[in-house]
Amino acid sequence: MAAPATPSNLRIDAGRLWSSILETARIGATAKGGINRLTLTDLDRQVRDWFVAACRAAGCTVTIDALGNIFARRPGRDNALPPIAMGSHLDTQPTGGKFDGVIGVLAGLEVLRTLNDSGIETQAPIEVINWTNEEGSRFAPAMLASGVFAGVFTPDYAYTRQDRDGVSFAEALDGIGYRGEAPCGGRKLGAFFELHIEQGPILEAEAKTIGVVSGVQAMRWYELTLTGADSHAGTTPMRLRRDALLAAASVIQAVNALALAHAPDAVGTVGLIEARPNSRNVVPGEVFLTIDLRHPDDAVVAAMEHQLGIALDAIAAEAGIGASLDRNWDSPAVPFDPDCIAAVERAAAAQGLPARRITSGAGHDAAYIARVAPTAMIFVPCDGGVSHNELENASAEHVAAGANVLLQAVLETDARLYGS
Ligand code: HGY
Ligand code: MN
Ligand code: MN
Repeated sequence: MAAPATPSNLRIDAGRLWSSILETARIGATAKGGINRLTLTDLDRQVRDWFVAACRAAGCTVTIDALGNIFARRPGRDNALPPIAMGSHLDTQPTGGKFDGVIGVLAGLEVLRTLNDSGIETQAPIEVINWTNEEGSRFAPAMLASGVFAGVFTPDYAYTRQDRDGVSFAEALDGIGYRGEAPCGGRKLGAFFELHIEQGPILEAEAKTIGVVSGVQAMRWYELTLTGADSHAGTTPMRLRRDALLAAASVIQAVNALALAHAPDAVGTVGLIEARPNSRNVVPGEVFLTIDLRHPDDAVVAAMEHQLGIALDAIAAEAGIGASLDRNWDSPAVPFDPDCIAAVERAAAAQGLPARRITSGAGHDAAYIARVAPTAMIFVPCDGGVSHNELENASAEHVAAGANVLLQAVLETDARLYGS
């Protein structure tokens, strides 16, 4: 006769969690085994509908706020207490994987299902959250709706963000019917925990199962428009050209050099580029491109930004073109809550899981929620550290281990904050 499940030896149902991951991965599945489920598309609506139905089937009340954030709530003994929350995001990159964001939401659902199965009553309500537009791929910046919840952005700022086709966030949100009545933010969370794949190579290289995330690095995004002159590819002498795409090539090299100059921790990326008129026999007169700079230290990112400006001025002068740079996102480095970090660390140790402290190179909703609630994250490895790639892969064993650490960190925090 197995010992009755008490909170410390309670474990999630690994098979049920893995089935949920594979079931939802069919929504937006790509031929290469990934997911293309951009935020506020009909595919996002379908996975949202799946999540809402599953949470209701688990006995939760579901609230949707004015930014489309979904809050599934399992009642506790005292429902006036600020909830202990878990969550992440169900939107993906265009060539996303099955695990980025998804495991944080579905492991939260699995924790609720496990608490139901074991009949455990927590002191505070427990919530699982799906944050809208974490990726920032369709609507920049990233972590937009968790940012509104944390008071970083206004709802109107979010509503007016446009995708590259000129569709606004508000139009897309209304288009899938997920603009809720509840205000976004302005309510307390007792704590927030986010389970996520590391999306980098460290845990796998060190054979660690759990990353105890101490914080998130600084990140800045920019939009750059280079303006030269359209001209005929056959008749315009090289010396008379004002080729915006040639200048863009220099910008891409400069961003790379900037990151290498601040090695080993800096990263710099040009991820999106549009040449206009994008015709094979026209010298491009205009280029739009994006720049992503990151480093664990705010001061270094600021220095990189300054050096970027100097490089752009030199490139524009040399090429005889205009350059207009707009910083459209500035997310400072974020330290997580020591007590929540310790809860994650204790949960990993109690389950005998090899773990290490780690800083997140990727942005996460937890980075903004840390401004309004005690917050920490749990990482698990992914194969080769590969993410934002259809080949992204994690093992059922590691995902289950992360979900068990999430379960125990939530139970311990409920007991620590509210007694139970
Ligand atoms: O950009 C990021 O780090 C996250 O994936 N949104
Ligand atoms: Mn993510
Ligand atoms: Mn991502």
